Amino acid sequence: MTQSNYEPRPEHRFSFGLWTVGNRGRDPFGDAVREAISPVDIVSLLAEVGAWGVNLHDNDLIPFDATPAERNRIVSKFKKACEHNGIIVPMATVNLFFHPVFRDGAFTANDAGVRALALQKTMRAMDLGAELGAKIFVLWGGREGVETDACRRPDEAIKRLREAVNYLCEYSIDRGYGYKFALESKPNEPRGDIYMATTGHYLGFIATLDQPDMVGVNPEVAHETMAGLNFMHGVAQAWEAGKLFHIDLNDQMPGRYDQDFRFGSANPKSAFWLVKFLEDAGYSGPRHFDAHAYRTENYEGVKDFARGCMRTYLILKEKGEIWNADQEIQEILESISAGSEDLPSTSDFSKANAGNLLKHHFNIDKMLGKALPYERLDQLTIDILLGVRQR
Ligand code: DIG
Ligand code: MN
Ligand code: MN
Repeated sequence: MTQSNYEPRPEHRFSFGLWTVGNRGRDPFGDAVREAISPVDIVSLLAEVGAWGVNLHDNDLIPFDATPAERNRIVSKFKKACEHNGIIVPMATVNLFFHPVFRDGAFTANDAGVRALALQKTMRAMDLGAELGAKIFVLWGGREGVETDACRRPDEAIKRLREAVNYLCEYSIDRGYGYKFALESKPNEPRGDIYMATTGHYLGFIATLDQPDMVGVNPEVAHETMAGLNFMHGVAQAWEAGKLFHIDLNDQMPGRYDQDFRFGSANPKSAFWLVKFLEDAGYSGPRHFDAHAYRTENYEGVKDFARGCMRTYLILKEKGEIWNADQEIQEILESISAGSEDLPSTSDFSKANAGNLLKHHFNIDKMLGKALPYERLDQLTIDILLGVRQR
């Protein structure tokens, strides 16, 4: 690929949330460092850097206490800005974590009134998303958790969460919105422990829902990494289960708070395996960057951040193509995948197959002698990533 091929194009389906490039750099220990930027200006910024889509929480666009008339005026202006800039809204979500009323959780809160408010707020956010054309609705339960397990039984929390998601699936059906819900996990922060800590927890939860086909996952790099997990493995399991409905791309150093770094900036090798998996698998969903620029940046730096997310993705996509086309790598893959001869079938059980397997004689010495040149295979990968091995 030439240099220009690292330029983002609509077919790459790169999207950013309003809250990402609009992040003002506030953190628990410091105030905002960047001026607020309006949603309309954010859409212009995303168009300038070459993004395809913009996502939003309800309150990224509509203030919590806006009147219906104010809401409609804001939405109309935003829709016009998206149309004018050729930016679509592939995903919507709801903020059930910022307002103090959700301090004890939203769908899992002990107060039934808060749980009902969370449902109402989510329904209205679904209405907003549908009005903007979103077909994916993300739910991130940032406040669904505890500092002390004295406050509720976790299985009670799970029951409340299931009741809420079942209700929202029915609301989408009733309104004909056609939403695919994507559940996003995180192990902790802002709660001491958050329920549904990893993508795997959600994959188990989805199977217990009334409408499991409407519900998938939205894995985030930083969140699974915070849990000390191999992110791509979780993505691959979600994909294999037909549940990879969306993905939050960013980066993260293990053992830290949620850093939401520019994609590929902390661990480019892990990012490579992820991009290679998504591209080899033919994932066609949005490549959403749920990340933000360093607190040290001004808005020119924010644009550098956004361009860097997309550029790194495209560079790693090209590295994946080089890896797949590399003769020596393909020869090694063929050699390590070659199985033993005349093995009895183990893919489908039958009395005959079981009998054959029990009788089969394995050549243990031959199996022990099989070469597994993974050091060479990984070094070839490193050579490609470091640019010393091209096509
Ligand atoms: C945090 O990673 C969460 C929130 O930003 C949002 O609810 C969701 C959308 O991708 N990710
Ligand atoms: Mn995050
Ligand atoms: Mn996220």
